[in-house]
Amino acid sequence: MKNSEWIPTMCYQCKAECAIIARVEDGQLKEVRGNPNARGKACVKGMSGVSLEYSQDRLKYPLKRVGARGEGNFERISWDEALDIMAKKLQELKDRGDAHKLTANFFPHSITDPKWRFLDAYGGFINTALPHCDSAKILAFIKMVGGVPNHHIPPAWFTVPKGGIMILAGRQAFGGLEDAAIPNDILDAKARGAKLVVIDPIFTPEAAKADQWIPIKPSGDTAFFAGMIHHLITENLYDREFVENWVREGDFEKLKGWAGDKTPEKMSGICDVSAETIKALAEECAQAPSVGVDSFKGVMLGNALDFSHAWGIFMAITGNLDNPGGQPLPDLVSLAPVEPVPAGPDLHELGWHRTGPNRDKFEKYQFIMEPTWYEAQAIKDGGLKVLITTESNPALSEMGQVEWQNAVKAKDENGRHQLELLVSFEIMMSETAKYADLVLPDKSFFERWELMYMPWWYNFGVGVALRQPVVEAPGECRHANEIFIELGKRLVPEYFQFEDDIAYYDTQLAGIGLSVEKLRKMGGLWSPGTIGFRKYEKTGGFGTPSKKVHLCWEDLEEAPFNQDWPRVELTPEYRVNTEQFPFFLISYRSIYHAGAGQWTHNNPQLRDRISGLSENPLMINTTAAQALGISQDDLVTVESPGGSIQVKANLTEGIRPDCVGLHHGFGATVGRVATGGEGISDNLLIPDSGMNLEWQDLIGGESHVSTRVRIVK
Ligand SMILES: Nc1nc2c(c(=O)[nH]1)N[C@H]1C(S)=C(S)[C@@H](COP(=O)(O)OP(=O)(O)OC[C@H]3O[C@@H](n4cnc5c(=O)[nH]c(N)nc54)[C@H](O)[C@@H]3O)O[C@H]1N2
Ligand SMILES: Nc1nc2c(c(=O)[nH]1)N[C@H]1C(S)=C(S)[C@@H](COP(=O)(O)OP(=O)(O)OC[C@H]3O[C@@H](n4cnc5c(=O)[nH]c(N)nc54)[C@H](O)[C@@H]3O)O[C@H]1N2
Ligand code: SF4
Ligand SMILES: [Mo]
Repeated sequence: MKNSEWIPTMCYQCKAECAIIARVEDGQLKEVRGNPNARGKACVKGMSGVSLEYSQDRLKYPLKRVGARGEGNFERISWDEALDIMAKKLQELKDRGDAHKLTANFFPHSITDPKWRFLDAYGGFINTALPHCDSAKILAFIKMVGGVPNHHIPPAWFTVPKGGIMILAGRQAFGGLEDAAIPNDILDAKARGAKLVVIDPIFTPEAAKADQWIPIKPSGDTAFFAGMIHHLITENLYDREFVENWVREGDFEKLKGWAGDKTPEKMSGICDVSAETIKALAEECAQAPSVGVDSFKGVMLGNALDFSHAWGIFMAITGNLDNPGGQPLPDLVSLAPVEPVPAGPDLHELGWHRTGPNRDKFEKYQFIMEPTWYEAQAIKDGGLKVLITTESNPALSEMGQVEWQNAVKAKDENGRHQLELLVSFEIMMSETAKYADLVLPDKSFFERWELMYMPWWYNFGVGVALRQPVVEAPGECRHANEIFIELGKRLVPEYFQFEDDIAYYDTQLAGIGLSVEKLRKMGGLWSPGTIGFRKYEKTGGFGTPSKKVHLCWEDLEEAPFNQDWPRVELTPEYRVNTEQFPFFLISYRSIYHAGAGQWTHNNPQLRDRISGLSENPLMINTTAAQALGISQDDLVTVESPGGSIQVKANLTEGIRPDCVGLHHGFGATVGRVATGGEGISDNLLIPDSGMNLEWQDLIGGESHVSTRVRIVK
């Protein structure tokens, strides 16, 4: 093999962004593996990156829309023309005093992202899917311990001691990966004598490996944890020492008041798990050397903040904060600022939550970042005029996708689009790109530089990570970040005095004595040291004003919140229309696909019938199906308050009889491979895009990725 080398970089086939190594031979990408210097795993999506890189569907030139939005007709243009169109519109918007009516929709996976700097300097919004994900968990931990928890990263399972308990409550740790090393970490911990408990309405691959599967009623998790908290308190099983030393004075007494009537028997009536099971797990957790809990879907419903709160209380009173096997709190490091630091617009003043149908009502909401579901409403309200999407596909990933699509197409009385400019940076034509005025060919993650740094993200001992080009980009592809820097130089030059992305990263890395080149030579990974446990003991407490853990959220006591303590009922979206729509719809993921991404759905390896996942039938319990006269592979109609679809039925014992399941992310109408297999989008059924604000979780942004449905043969 001539000119063959393994180059370390970061995968981006999904948001986990694992450290990988790529084998390049004579300038061609040949193979991807996990980076052995970073615990060394790559999943099936990561390894199939080679097919993505050389896909015939890669976008290679800038495109301008020629037909109507959504029709999908484009002509090739030059980068100069594309940049001129964007710069002209953005200048005009700024001159009108409407800079805040620019939104860039991207996942905030690194605070070194030049797109973010552009928005702060220019005065626009970042709008993100984060509030669907786990902003409720982040917010709950900020309120309780005054600091961010590990965000997209679960407990450090590799630190779980013998006898420790690992609880997955709405979390596909093996398939909805947050790090390809995690399945091994969990199985290794099990081999050491730890116990795995899976709380999930579906019998998942994790449940199949678990010591205990608890098929909970969807969104019953808050009640389940409240029942355990009640039992721990009444049986004196909580961690006295931790509570006495580290819980804010008075909070435990108040907790007793709240938990008083949350008996396991009563909670059992809500979550449909027996009181015996609730009590037994609470008792085991009290005795175990550690308990780690991970949840994602459990915090993606309208009661996300309630469950995050109950989960946090449970971790605190069992003494499982920042201990081996429990909930880690990250070591923070700071990179150097790039002067002058843009202040960012006063978004609250300019219209933070600008699209709430009643701004006064929403005045008190404290979203971490604007949720994508505001897009559709903001367009209708005239609050969003320019939308730039990168690495996101809201036309398919947004709940209530049709509402989003209609908003993007909407015109004013003069026949002009309400949304004046829609730009999509993509690697392949996507559902969202189809609606865009400009489709701009991005460099893939194998072709670009990126400095990955999120203080709370890489806390497995990795603080900063480098993505580097391993092959040349095809055609005229340019990285979105380069384009944002160029726009910055044109529109807000005082903040873009540096030469390019590398120079921008170099300045920041200087804060930790590094540069891009030094980091590259080190293998692309830098860590602040060990992750360190029980840091609060060494640093004089937690990051809250009292330095102690705050169990009670008195600032949320009053209406309309009433959330000083978790509300234990099922999530609001499941409590409506119960008669007409008897089933809970569960949207779930698998290891083969990432979101609604063309990067996996349009990848022949991942859509393969044998080695991938090519279709998306409706999971329905065998008994429930028989009662409706439905047999295997029958075509059934699924109706929700928001829409109706037809799909094949897949009968299984592996789901609760009151639930049906659909894989999230299918339903693309573009892409050679994506349109080849069968599969429909769950978001045709889920009514959202800001249509149901009354269901919204009060502070963490909205998170309802589900709905009730009925099934008709
Ligand atoms: N392969 C892959 N990995 C991914 C992604 C991907 O698309 N594909 N997406 C990434 C992103 S952005 C995210 S946010 C995460 C999501 O990660 P996860 O949340 O783990 O993914 P899901 O499969 O959507 O949901 C997990 C489980 O929750 C169960 N569930 C549904 N409702 C409830 C409930 O009310 N209570 C309980 N206890 N369980 C419930 C579902 O049956 C499912 O098995 O994954 C990330 N990693
Ligand atoms: N029903 C339902 N809806 C959901 C969820 C659910 O569980 N159920 N989950 C929600 C959650 S947690 C999240 S985080 C959101 C995620 O929703 P989005 O943020 O929209 O992310 P994806 O659906 O993964 O789409 C990513 C897009 O980026 C493109 N892409 C991939 N690589 C690159 C690149 O290098 N450059 C560029 N420019 N583009 C690239 C892909 O082709 C794809 O079109 O979806 C939410 N929607
Ligand atoms: S989990 Fe798989 S697809 Fe996601 S970043 Fe890691 S290796 Fe890549
Ligand atoms: Mo997410």
